[in-house]
Amino acid sequence: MSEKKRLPPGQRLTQEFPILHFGGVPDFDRARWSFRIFGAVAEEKTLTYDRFLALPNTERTEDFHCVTGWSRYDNRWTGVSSRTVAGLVTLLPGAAHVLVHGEQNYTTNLPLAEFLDDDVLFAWRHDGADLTPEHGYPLRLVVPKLYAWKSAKWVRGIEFMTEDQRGFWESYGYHNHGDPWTEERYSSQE
Ligand SMILES: Nc1nc2c(c(=O)[nH]1)N[C@H]1C(S)=C(S)[C@@H](COP(=O)(O)O)O[C@H]1N2
Ligand SMILES: [Mo]
Repeated sequence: MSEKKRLPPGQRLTQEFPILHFGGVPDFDRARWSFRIFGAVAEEKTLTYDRFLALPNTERTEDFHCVTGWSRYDNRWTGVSSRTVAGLVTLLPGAAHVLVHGEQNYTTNLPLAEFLDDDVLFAWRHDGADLTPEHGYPLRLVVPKLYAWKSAKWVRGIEFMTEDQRGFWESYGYHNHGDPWTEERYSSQE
């Protein structure tokens, strides 16, 4: 693929791995950490960190695009695919949206079909090393096809929903969807 086609419009390439988030970096207590799958499901489920890591692992190498204008190519993520996580519960008919829950009430929303894309995963490793706490350790979501605010750091749960609900940045002026290729940056464009 040519450089031009690989870099979404309005983005510049960086070799760095910038750190970007609202608020502080949360502490991690492995014994107390839990991951909750709830909402429009037949029976909700809670996993410990050890149980989460023991799920079938996957690896994906993906580009990463932040709405502030930087893109980083070839991030090698190790984790568990969104499909594996969704497969732990039975979705109720009508489940069509997902709200991802992070520490400190961070949330971000996406359509169920895009959450279930085969490039979406919950990761704890990046480029062959554990994520640093600043980059989301012990667990972050990675949604390569949408702007990086959808890739929630310090994720603690996933809520399936029948109706869409805006997440944190989506409620503070950012686009509800966030496709970098069509520059869905701001809610004013909706
Ligand atoms: N919990 C949480 N996750 C978050 C954010 C945040 O504010 N809180 N910001 C997002 C934004 S805007 C970006 S660009 C990416 C940056 O990930 P990085 O710091 O690992 O580069 O994290 C996303 N995940
Ligand atoms: Mo971002």
